[in-house]
Amino acid sequence: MTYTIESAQNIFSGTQIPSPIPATIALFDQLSVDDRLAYLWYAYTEMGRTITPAAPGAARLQLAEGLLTQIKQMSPEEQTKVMRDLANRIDTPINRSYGFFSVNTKLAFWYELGELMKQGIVAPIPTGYQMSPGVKVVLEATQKLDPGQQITVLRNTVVDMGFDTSDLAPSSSRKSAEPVFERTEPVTTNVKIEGINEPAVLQYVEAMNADNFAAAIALFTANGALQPPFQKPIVGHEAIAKYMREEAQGLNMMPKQGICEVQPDGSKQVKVTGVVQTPWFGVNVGMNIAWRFLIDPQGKIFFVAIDMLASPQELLNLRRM
Ligand code: 45D
Repeated sequence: MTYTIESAQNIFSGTQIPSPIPATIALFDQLSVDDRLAYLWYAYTEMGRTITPAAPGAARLQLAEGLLTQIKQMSPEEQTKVMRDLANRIDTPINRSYGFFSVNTKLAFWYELGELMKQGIVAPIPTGYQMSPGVKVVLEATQKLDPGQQITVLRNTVVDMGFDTSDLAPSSSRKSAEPVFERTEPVTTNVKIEGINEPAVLQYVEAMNADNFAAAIALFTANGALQPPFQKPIVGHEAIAKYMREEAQGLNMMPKQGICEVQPDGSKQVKVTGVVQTPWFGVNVGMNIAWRFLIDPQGKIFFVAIDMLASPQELLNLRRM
């Protein structure tokens, strides 16, 4: 084979415009712990005036229930300490439990804490809290982002909280099967993408829009890889399947256009742009993204990267360099 994951990561590199999302998160990371919690509260409640996430289903909240019950029984001071510890990412038993949660369970946990804060059951942002200039800077940077980018900032800051358990053996109590998101949209069959007729790409989108991960995985080479936004590639069928079950359920993928370039060795480089909706926000928030596929000469997916686009104009940027 003439390609590696490293070389595949660089296909269509000329179209990769730096996203403002990591820059906003870098500003957030510089805030003090109380400022981080306040930022999230203001960003989330401000956003909530126009778009609010769907309440997570009971099955998903159940995964976080142990922690939530524990927190509800604490004094307000202890509750504030738990939230500070989470934002500080230190090593505590609660932060380890949180660290083992999947992305969607972490989001459901905070969704519920937010509700409990509104109801006065969990300690709110202290009255008389004075917003620091730093918080204002990050809030202003956030307001300049489009809604799809804003929810990505919130999601990524939530994912980074707690204790990083990636180096620890997974706890045996961790549920491997994820409870499903309700899929309300009709399943899109017969996907059409302007400029693309590569079967692997069309079948990939069709399978993902039906949450048929087995069918999607079958399109990858055995050593194939998937690189989610701002992450390292996930390699091999088993790892990709686990990732999809945890994070790709209920997504609505609406690719619009693309280009396909056949290489001398018979492999193909395909770039597709379009919009993806998350079940958390449904049709109310569209995320502008690109898929960059490397298809091997046998028509299997060797690599696909998913990138958040810097701006909607990038939807039309299908140039190579
Ligand atoms: O700290 O082809 C309070 C893949 C205050 C798969 C709070 C994909 C205190 C392959 C407000 C309570 C998945 C890669 C906090 C495609 C505090 C593939 C709470 C892409 C934290 C296309 C905050 C999929 C809360 C994509 C509750 C791009 C925040 C999916 C909640 C993107 C935030 C999904 C929520 C995104 C954010 C979902 C619910 C960005 C959800 C974001």
